Amino acid sequence: MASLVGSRVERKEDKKFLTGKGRYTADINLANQTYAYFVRSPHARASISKVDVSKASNAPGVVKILTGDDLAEDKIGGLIAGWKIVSQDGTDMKVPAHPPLANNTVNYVGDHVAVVIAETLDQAREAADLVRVDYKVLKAVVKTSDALNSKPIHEGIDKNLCFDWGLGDKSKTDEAFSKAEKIIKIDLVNNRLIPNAMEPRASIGDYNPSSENLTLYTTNQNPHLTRLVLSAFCAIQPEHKFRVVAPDVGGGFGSKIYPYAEDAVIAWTAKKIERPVKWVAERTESFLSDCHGRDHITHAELAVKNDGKIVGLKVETIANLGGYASLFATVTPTYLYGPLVLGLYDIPVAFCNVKAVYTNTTPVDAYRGAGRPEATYMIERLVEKAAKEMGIDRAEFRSKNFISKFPHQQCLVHNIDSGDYSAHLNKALELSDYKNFENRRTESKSKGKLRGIGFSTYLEACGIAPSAVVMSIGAGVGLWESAEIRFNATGNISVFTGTHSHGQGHDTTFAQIVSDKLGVPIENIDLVHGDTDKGPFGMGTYGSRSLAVGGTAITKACDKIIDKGKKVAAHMLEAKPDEIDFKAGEFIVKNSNKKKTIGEIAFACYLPGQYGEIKSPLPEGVEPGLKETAFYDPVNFSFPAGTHICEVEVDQDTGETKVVAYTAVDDFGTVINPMIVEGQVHGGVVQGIGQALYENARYDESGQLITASYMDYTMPRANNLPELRIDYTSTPATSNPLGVKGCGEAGAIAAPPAVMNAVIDAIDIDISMPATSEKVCNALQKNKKNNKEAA
Ligand code: MCN
Repeated sequence: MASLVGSRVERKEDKKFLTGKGRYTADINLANQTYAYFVRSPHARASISKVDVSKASNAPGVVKILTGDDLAEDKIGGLIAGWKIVSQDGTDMKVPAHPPLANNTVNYVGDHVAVVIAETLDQAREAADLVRVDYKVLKAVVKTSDALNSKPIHEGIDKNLCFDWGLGDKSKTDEAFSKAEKIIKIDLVNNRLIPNAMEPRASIGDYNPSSENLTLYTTNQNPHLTRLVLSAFCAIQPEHKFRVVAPDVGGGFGSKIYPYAEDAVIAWTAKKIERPVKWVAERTESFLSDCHGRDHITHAELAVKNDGKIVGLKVETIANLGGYASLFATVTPTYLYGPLVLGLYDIPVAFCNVKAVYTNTTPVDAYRGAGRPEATYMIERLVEKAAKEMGIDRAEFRSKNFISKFPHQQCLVHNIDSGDYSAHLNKALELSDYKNFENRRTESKSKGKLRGIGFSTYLEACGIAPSAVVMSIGAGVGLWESAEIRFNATGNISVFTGTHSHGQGHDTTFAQIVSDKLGVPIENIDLVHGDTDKGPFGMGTYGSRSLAVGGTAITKACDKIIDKGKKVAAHMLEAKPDEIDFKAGEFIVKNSNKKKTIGEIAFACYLPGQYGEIKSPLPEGVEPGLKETAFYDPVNFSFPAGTHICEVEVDQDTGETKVVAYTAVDDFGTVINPMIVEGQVHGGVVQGIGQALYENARYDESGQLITASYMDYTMPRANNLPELRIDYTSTPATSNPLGVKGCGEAGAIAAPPAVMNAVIDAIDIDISMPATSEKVCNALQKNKKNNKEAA
């Protein structure tokens, strides 16, 4: 059987998705089901003196209306921030209470106030209109830049400051700056994004009063963690009587890693009324209440020697958390951001300070890349600016500062196991035809267009680190992963994983790994995930961890199967286990033609009757059955890296910017399925182009989200893109046995600085993301006017 790892195996899961047979939460309908509609705050900040449900309760079809008071009466706990951050002065982060239904204050437009349960969705929606809430509207804090100087929005949280965190050696960094020959400075805004997964969030609660079992179907990337939080912190239901199912999920991009207020409320409500309750978000609800991403303001400085060698880096960031601290909100701008500000450069000293603030906006949490796009945007804009100001070619400036020996201990946190940064830079230079760029610029000029080129050489840290390490720096859970390989008697396999696939193609890539390891045809291998009642506890999918961590757990479980198989085969073939080789699905006695296939071994393990002369195929002490579980705790992050080069053409009259060429050369270590990885790079790059050119969550002064529909929030479309040139280099990771590095976020991390560096190169004016036609046009007009006045 030819090896499947490294092949472009077609996606096993596509048949159901492409034929419309996927089963999403919204597709599930249960007998006697009711419908939920949430009453949400129309104000960004208000206190609530009364929620009057009397009129609404009498509306047709209403089954129940529940408010924050009911929640408090049932002692349902609030949502939590899952990662404790300690400020530079040694104090713990400040976290406000976050009840799933507002107690007496609301903190963003869309905040949950009450839930109406009715026989039909229309009845629930109409009754929700009749719920009278007495709001006292308070002055909202909206802008990230205003938060520290505004009155607290949460009692007792001075300056709206959650934490003031520092990473690195400040005094050594100051010293390096005092000796620097050149200091390059930059001020950046990392625009707020709205995730926009194709499938809006949805939840269905189903309680069985006789068994006292509660099931929650939900659009989630992490069903075990969701059950843990709703059980241990919200106290909705004990874990052993609580099943969380995340069926087919139509994209998440980080926004579905954790339970939301709606999940808690729907699970609790179903239990309370002893009938199934279904909620599916309308698209505007998604805009308002799915956690947003990014939203940083940063000032950064690079200390450089005249020869272009970087000697130090200083970063100061204000990160907006929104109205509350969501589950992964506090780790995103700290441990997922700070260590990565160094990029893939050998920078001897650095200091990064992050102040995280509350504002009356939708909570911000992990969104594709989570912290790493913000870090990469900062360092790649800064490096490009430094190269330009110092008159050094952008590629030369970068390679002069690349880390070149591995393993490499960076001055902040990471110990990078492997990489070859010149290899991907050189390949990208070649593929993008960099050397002839100036000819293309001239050609564009002749058509009245401004052409620019921009680079992004990025480093990512994904897979996430050893549990002991992350828990010592504040994580509320370990970040290991689980797997179970369950052979059936007839030789086919169910693979259970604690990760969750919602677009990434795990059904295929994980089956490729198992097929190669165990020599079983891929069509005889099925992946099971997303149901807490089926597989072992797992940590879910985010941080491009599923292959490096979950795939390794699968590999370990396969190894255990092989070990057991060797014992059984040895017994059946009258040899010793260490005389057995396992290859391509066969257990063979060394130097002989005596062998058993893995299918025969599985059959024998489940039906241990008489086998010829042997009474039982199982040696003494070996249990029947062929099923093995493994838990894998990673020893380190994996460190993908790459070079992305973007070319844009700007229309001087309209400001319209078109990406006319895009090259991505990434190092993901060993690639299991190049076709799936290509898809991941495509998706990520397009999201990155979206952030750079189109997407922007905007609030007005009172805190109304004015981009709460597709009329106002622009997503990238196929006609905005050129054919992407994608290639790889490969330095296998040494931190996992597969040699793999994550690929799921790379594009979204690398693309924004590549695009913005290209735009700025084209127009020669420093502008912020997104470089919309309006913004570019205004900048060009202003420049023209200034130039005229100066003349
Ligand atoms: N892969 C591979 N070889 C490698 C690396 C990965 O063949 N060297 C394969 C994996 O086996 C897997 C896929 O590529 O099938 C992505 O793997 P990985 O990088 O481990 O990422 P995860 O599976 O953990 O997915 C998470 C990642 C993240 S963090 C976001 S956000 C994201 C993303 O994946 N959200 C997505 N890609 C997405 N794609 C879709 N369609 N929808 C989302 O919500």
